[in-house]
Amino acid sequence: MYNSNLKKTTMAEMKTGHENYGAENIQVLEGLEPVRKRPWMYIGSTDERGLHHLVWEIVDNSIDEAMAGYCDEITVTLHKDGACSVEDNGRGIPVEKHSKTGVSTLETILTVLHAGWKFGWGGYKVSGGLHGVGASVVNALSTKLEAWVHRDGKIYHQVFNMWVSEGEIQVVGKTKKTGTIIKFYPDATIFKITTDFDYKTIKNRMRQQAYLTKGIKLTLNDERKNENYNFYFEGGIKSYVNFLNKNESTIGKVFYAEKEKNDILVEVSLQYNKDYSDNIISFVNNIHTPEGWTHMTGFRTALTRTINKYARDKAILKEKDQNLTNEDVIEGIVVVLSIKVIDPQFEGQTKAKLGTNEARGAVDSVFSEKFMEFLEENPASAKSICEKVNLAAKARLAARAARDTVIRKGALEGMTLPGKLADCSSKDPANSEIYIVEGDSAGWSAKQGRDREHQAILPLRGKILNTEQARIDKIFASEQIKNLIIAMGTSIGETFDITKLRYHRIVIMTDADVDGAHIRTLLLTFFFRYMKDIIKGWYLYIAQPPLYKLTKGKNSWYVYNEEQKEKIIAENDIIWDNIQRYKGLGEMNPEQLWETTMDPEQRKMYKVGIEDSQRADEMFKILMGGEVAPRRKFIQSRAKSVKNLDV
Ligand code: 28F
Repeated sequence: MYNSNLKKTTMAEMKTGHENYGAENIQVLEGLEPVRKRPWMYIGSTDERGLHHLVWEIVDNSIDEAMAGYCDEITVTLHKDGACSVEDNGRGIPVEKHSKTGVSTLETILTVLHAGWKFGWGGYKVSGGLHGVGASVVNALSTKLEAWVHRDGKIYHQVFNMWVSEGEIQVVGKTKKTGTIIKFYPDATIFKITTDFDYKTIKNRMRQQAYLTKGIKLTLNDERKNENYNFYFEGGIKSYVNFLNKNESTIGKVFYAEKEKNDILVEVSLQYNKDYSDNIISFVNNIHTPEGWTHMTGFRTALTRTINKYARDKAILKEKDQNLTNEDVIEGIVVVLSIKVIDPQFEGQTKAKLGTNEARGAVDSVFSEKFMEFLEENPASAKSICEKVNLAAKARLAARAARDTVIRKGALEGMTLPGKLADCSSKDPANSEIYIVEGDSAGWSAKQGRDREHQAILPLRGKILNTEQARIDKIFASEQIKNLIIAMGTSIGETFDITKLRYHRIVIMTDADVDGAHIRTLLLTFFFRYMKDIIKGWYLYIAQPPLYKLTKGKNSWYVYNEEQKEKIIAENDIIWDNIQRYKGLGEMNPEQLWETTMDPEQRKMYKVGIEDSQRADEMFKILMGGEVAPRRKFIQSRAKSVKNLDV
C-alpha cells in the first residue's frame, strides 16, 4: 500500500506535522487507506455500478455548485485513454493554503476523507453525491487524478499520482473564466470487472440530474465514439413528468408546485395517464430514494385525503360510497417528488430511504394545499382524474369480489391445484421447481422426461393475457393466469405472500421461435407487474433448449446458439449426417428434453433479475403497453440489428 519511493519517516517527524513532505504524504496514505482496503463501503461495490459512482461523486459536486447558484454548465467527457473528466463553470475550488494546515482547500478536498464540500443553508445549497463522501474517494481509487481550477484570473493545476500529490499546486496560465475541472483514471486493480465507462448509464443519470436542476446545461462527450449529448430542461421536474409520460395517453394537465416549509424545500409534479401502474419517483437533495419513506408517506396520505375531499365536496363520491384508497388514487399516476433537506437522515443499507420525520409533514402540507388549489382551478382535469380513480375503485372492488369467489372456491388457497399441473412429490419449496411449458406436446414430453420428485410441469396452451393492459378484475377472469397464481401459491396484489411460494425455481420454457419469445415476454410481464418479489428473490429462470442437433454417425452434439454451431462446424472439418434445427420443444422426445434442458447436471438457464426497475418499467410499457407508436419506434430503431428474422 505504501509508495516505496516515499522516504520512510520517523515517528518524531510524523508527530511534528507537515514540515516534512513525506510526513504529509504518509498522512494522506493513512487517510485514504480505508477507502482502498474496503472500497465497497464508500462506493457500494467495485463492479460497473461502483465504477460509475466515481463519476456521480464528481458530477454531484458540480451539481452542488449549481444548486448553490454559481454554476449553470457541467460537461462530462469520456476520454480515449480511459479517463473521465468533469468540468463546471462554478467559482472554482479555493486554492489558497489553509492558515493552520498549510494545505489548500483543493488538496484537502482531494486527499482528506469526508472533506466533501458541504456548507450551510440559504438558497438550498445541500450536498448531493453519494451522501458527500467527497472527491477524495475518487482520488483514492484512481491511479491518477488531475485538477484544474480557473479562479482569480489564473489557471491552477495539481496532479495526484496514486492519490498522492506530485508536487505543489502550479499556476499554468491566465483565464477570464471561473470553474473546476477534475480528470481521473480509475484504478483497474480496484475495478477488476471493468474500467470502461458506459455511455448510456452516464447519459441516463445526466438526464435525470438535468431534470432535477432546472436551467442547468449538462453535456456528455464520448471521445471514444465521437458522440455527444446535451441536456437542458427549463421546466425541471415538470419536463421530467412529461418525459416519463411520453409513451402514455395522459389524463388532465401536469401539476407542479414548489414551496418551502420548516426549512424543507418541497418540489412536486404529477400527471395521470390511462395506464394501470403507478410511477412515483422521489429524490432527496437530488439523490434518488427508491425505497421512499417519510417524504413518500407524506405525499401518499396527502394525495388520498385531497382527492377524497374534493370528490366528496363535488358530490362525485356519494355519501354511500366508500372512501377511495391510496391504491385507487395512484393508479396511472406519474409523480416526481424532489425535496431539499439540510442534513438528511438516510436509512436502509443502501442509504436510499429518508428517515427525516419533518419531511413527512412538510410534503403533506405543501402538497395538499397546492394540489387542492390545482383541482379547484382546473375543474376539467379534476373531473377526469376523479373519473379515473373512481373506475379504479370499482375495478378493485370487482377484483376483490372475483378473488373472493375464487378464494371461496378454495382455489387460490391451493386447495385445488389446476388440473393441468403435474406437481412434484416433494413438498419442500427449496427442493421443488416448476417448468411453465408452452404447448401441450412439449408439456407432455416434459412430464414424461422430468424428475418427478423435484420437478412440476404446468403446460400453457397458446398466448396468455397481456397483463400490462389488463385491469385486476380481468386478471382473475383469465383461466391461464389463475392457474399460474394458484400454482405459485402466493396469491397476488395486497394478499401476495412470498413465503407461500411453492417452488424456489420457476422456469419459463418456450419454443425458440417468435411465438415462444412472445409467450415468454407475456409471462415476464405478468411476473414483473404482479409477482415482482419472485423476480427480486431470484426465483425466476428462463430455460435454454438447444437450437440445433449435429449428428455424425452415432455421435450427436446439442448446440445452444448460432455462434456455437459455427464454431463446432469450423472445428470439425467433417461432413455431418444431418444438422437438425429445433423449431419447437415438441420436436424433442422426453429423454432429449431431459438431457438438454431439464437435467440440473447438464442444463443451462438464464436467471431473471431487475437491474434497473425504472428501465424495466419503461420497457414493459413500450413493449406491452396500450400505445402503439412507442412500440413501432422501438422496433424500427432496432430492426437493423435483427439477424435471422423468422416471420
Ligand atoms: C468537477 C468537479 O468539485 N466543483 C466545486 C466548488 C466551489 C467551492 C467549493 C467546490 C470547502 C467547504 C467550501 C468556491 N468559492 N467540480 C467541483 N466547486 N467547493 S467543489 O468550496 C469548498 C469549500 O466549503 C467554493 C467559494 N465557496 C465555495
